[in-house]
Order: sequence, then structure tokens, then C-alpha cells
Amino acid sequence: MPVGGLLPLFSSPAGGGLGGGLGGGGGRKVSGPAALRLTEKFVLLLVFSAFITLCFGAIFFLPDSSKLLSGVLFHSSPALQPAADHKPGPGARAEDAAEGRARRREEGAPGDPEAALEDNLARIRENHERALREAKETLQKLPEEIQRDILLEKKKVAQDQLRDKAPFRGLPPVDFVPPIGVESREPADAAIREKRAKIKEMMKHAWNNYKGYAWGLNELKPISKGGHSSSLFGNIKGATIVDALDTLFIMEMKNEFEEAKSWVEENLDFNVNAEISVFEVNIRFVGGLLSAYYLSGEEIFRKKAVELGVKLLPAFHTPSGIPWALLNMKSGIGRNWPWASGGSSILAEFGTLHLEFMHLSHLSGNPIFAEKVMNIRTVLNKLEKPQGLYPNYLNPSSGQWGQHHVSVGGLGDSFYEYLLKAWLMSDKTDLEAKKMYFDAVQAIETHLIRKSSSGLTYIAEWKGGLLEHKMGHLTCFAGGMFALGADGAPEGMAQHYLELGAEIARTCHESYNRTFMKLGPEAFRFDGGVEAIATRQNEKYYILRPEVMETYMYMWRLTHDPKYRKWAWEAVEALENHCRVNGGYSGLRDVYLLHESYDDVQQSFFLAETLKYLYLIFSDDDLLPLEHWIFNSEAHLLPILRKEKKEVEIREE
Ligand code: DMJ
Repeated sequence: MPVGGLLPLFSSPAGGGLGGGLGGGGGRKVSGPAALRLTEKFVLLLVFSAFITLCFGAIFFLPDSSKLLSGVLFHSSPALQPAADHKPGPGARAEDAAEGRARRREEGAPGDPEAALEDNLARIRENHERALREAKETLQKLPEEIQRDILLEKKKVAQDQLRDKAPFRGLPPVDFVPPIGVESREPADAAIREKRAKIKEMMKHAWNNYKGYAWGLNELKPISKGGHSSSLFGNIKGATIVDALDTLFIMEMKNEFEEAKSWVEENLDFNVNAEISVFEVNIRFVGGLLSAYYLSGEEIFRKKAVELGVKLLPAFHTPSGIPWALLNMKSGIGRNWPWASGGSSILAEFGTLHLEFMHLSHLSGNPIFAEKVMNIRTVLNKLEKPQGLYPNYLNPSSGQWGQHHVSVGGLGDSFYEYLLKAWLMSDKTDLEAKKMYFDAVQAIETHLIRKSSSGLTYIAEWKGGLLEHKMGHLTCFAGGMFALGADGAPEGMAQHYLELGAEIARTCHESYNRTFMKLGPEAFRFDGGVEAIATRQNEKYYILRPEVMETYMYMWRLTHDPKYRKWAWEAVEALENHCRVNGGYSGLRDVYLLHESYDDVQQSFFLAETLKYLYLIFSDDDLLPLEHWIFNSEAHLLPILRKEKKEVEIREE
């Protein structure tokens, strides 16, 4: 849109617009400041303020020069494809830091002393961008159009609300078929047996301490020996119990599973007047309950999963149907994270509901859950993708992308994972998901995947065309994803994707190996002369994350290369040496230090994911075979929905 169009009020009477007014168009003469008319003074004032805004913009919004240099000069090369353009985009540093901090804060990670200043800068820039975008959009429309849009949006949201409130007719009876591969034999090799037993002992230590010091609360503080509550779950309680259910089941910790089940029956309550993260509650609670149901056939888990699913439906009451990130479970009012690009929803959050919601429809006989997530697909498929990439932000009101930041780590990660798994979980019938996945992966390879000078393949972050040569611990899950998808890859590409998975596994192993504690940092860089090492203090922590074990698990299952068991065992030893304390397992503030500085949180995903993946690495492949089970983003188990006979069939009445 031309600038003149943004300033319609300031056109000169001669109709020459801004240029005409200043340049004397229309026959007016300007003899000196004293002779200026009020309108002209006003125009001058405007030009002056525009100049100030430009200066402000230059200081705060242009890209950081070091980043530009690292993008252009750093001697990394595309891992497998030609280099992406290094176009300078708007400065992304403050926004990035704010995102990271906000997410870490939510996950209970250690704080950052420089936070306040960066937060402020990020907020100023966000507000500025949002105001500009809104003004631009509004000025493009006629008043009648604006009014009509508002009315249409209101009507749509009201209709959705009415539909979701339609009485839920209770759960249909089902035939529960005993699931495949949930009981395991002891591994034949004594050394492997011993290792597996050790991992079970770790689970016992984590569980018993949670039970002793934080029973019924969300997570354990293993140093101070009390409960830890994260705002992610509002005041829903028992995150560790629900997250641990299926790990207890497959490790055959029967008494513990029974006590967890009783707690769910008697105490798990979703009627809470508090705001929760839709994504976190979905992957941990809905996923945990569904998984416990499919493993055990206990009806209570199906009932609770569907009850919670219904509670989450109001999150989808937005004009586009792209759900809010945050939802008050009682009022049904949703909103987005204040730091997320002008009120956007986050790709990895709304893109990580699909698997659970498909199963909710299957188990409840109600298509509404599936409809909600299929609509997300529809919205995404209508949008232009910059360079074929999916930005991390999407505005649920306009249905348009927010900032063009792309990541296979935080904010983007599990969206890609769920595309692949949606295809696999549908018994390979969901060809749309398959296409979306492989198209996205191709764009990621072209624009984000690079090789360092010593030959380590890594996945960088993309900010409007500019690469940041940093890889998050979260991104390490992608090794497993590439390998898992290899089988369905376009012709001649299967081996390539398996190798790509192996390369990512190697890089992530290096990120562990190059620390003192032998546990990987939250993010590691490939610039400024380092490779696979965290250089910023606020990226040196380890919060018991599972992604590297996840990739080892898939690589082990798919290749049986013994190095994956070796690397997994190194991690077990490191966890025992540095994270194990009397009161459970704690995260570490800095994996490069000689002495542990504990963060005092035993994350629920340590029991749901880290220990489960480790246990599977030292089990035979017939425990939870990949041909029958899909792991959700929190490592909860969902069976493949077979074309012919599903694991659980709704009974015809
Ligand atoms: C888990 O809650 C899930 O794996 C999620 O998708 C990403 N992060 C954590 C563990 O790191």
C-alpha cells in the first residue's frame, strides 16, 4: 500500500497529497516559516516525527550486525542442498530472547538476569509492529466492511459455542481388544537386562520421591522436597501421575500403576477456574489418559480423556478456528501468549493436537474433535508459505501468518512431527498429511539444514530469510522424526532420510559430549568459532529433556547400530552422576560447570519421556512395536487406527 494511502487526512487542498503540499503543487508559495499555514505546520511536524520514528526503527529493528555477518561469512555450508538467501530481515534478536525466556519460565527453567531489558525491547517492538499492522489492515477497509467483518466473526464464534455446548450424550460402549506388544520379555543378553533393570530402578526413585514429597501436586522439587507447580496446568493437579501412567505400565510397576489409577479416579478434576496451556494439557493429560486407556483398557481413562477434551473445545472459538494458546477452563475464555507476534497462536501448539483429537473422536463417537483439528489443516493449506516454510506464528483472528520465523525446535517442532504421525496413525491413508510433511521437510532441508566446517549437520533457525546458526535441544527430536519418515519418503529418498536422522543424532550426541556433565545444553551454536557448544549463559541449562533419547530410540529401532545403545548408556551414567539426588532427579543450571548447580525441578516429562525412551532402547523391539504404536509428543502411546479392525471398536447398538 502506498504511503500516501496511509495518510489520507493530510492531503493538500490542491489534491496533490503529501508531495503536492510540500512541493508547492496547487500554486501555493512558501516564503518562510512565519508564512506557513496551520496545515503546513502540521505536515512539517508529521515529516519530522516520521524521521524520528525511522531513527528509532534503525536502532531497534535493523538486524544485529554480528548476526548478519555470521549468516554471510560463517563457513557453514548447506548440508545437502544449495544455500538459502541470506536476506536481512527485521531484527529478531529481542523477540527471540523473549520467546525463549517466556517458554523457559513456563517450564520452570532457571531465570536470566538480563531479562528485563531484553523483554522491554521485545515488547516495544512487538507493540509497534502490531499497531502498524492493525492500522494498515483497517485503513484498507471501508467502515461498512469492518462492521460486517466484526458481525460475521461474532456470529461464527457464537455458533461454534452453541454447537460445542450441545449435550454430550455419554460414551458409547466399546469392544476393547487387548493391545499388541505391551508386555515384554526380558532381553536375552545379560548386560542389556541389567541396564534395563537400572532404568526401571531410576523410574522407581523418581516415582517414590514424587509420591513421598509431592503426591497429587504437579511436579516434585527434589532438592527442597516439596511440590512444584507450573502455570502451564493452571490448577489442574497431578501432572506427574498422569504423565507417568504408561511408563509405569510398560515397566510393569503394577502397584504404582494401580495407585496412580486410584488417584485419577478420585482426584483428577478439570473443573478449575484457571488458565491452562492448551498444548501442554493436551500432550500431557489428554495424551497420558488416552495412552493409559489403550494399554490397560480401564474405562476411567477413556472417560477422563473425553471429559478433558470437551473442556478444551472452547479454545477453538476464534474467527479462524485456530485455537488459542491459553484457556480458562471454567469460563471458556481463551487468549494468546502476550509475547507471541502480535497476538498470534503458535504453530507447535495448535499443530500438536491432531493425534489426540482424532483419538478422542474415535473413542467418543463424536466427530467434533476431528473436525476441529481438520479445520486447522484447511486454514494452513489455504495460506501461502514463505519459501515453502511454515512460520511459527499464525493470527487466529485474521487467519494470517505473524512474524516469519521458522523453527524445527521450540515454537515449530511438534507440528512437523504430527504431520508425519497423522499419516502413520491413519494407517497411511491420510495422504494430505504425508504430502504436507514431505513438502515441509524439503523446504527445511533447503533453507535451514546446514553442515559445519567439521562436518556436523545441524538445523538452524530462520528469521525472515536470515539464518541463526543455533540448534535447540528441542530440535534434536528431529533425528528420530526423519528416520521414522524414511520409509514413506519419495522414491529414492529413504536412505537419505535415514542418514539425515543419523547425522542429527550424531550432532546432538556431540552437544552432550562437549559438556563437562555429558548432558546437552538447552541450545548450542555453530558460529563465532564454536560447534555444538552453548555460548550464552542462558542456554547452558539441562532440564531432564528427552529429545536426544527419543532420537536414539528411533535410530536404534531402525538401524540396530550399537552406538545408539552406547550413547544412551552414557546419558544414563550422566543422569546418575549429576542429576540424581536423594529426593529424585533435578535439572542443572549449567552443564559446563565442574559442580552441579540444581534447578530443583523434576519435570513430569522425565518420567513420561526420558525414562521411557531409555527403557525402550534396552528392550527388545517387540515391546511397543513401531508398526502398531505412535508416540505422541510427550511419548504417550496411541495405536494406529487400522482401516479394517481398530484396537478399540465402537460397538453397534
Ligand atoms: C515435552 O513436554 C514434549 O516433548 C514437548 O513436545 C516439547 N518439550 C517437552 C520436553 O522437552
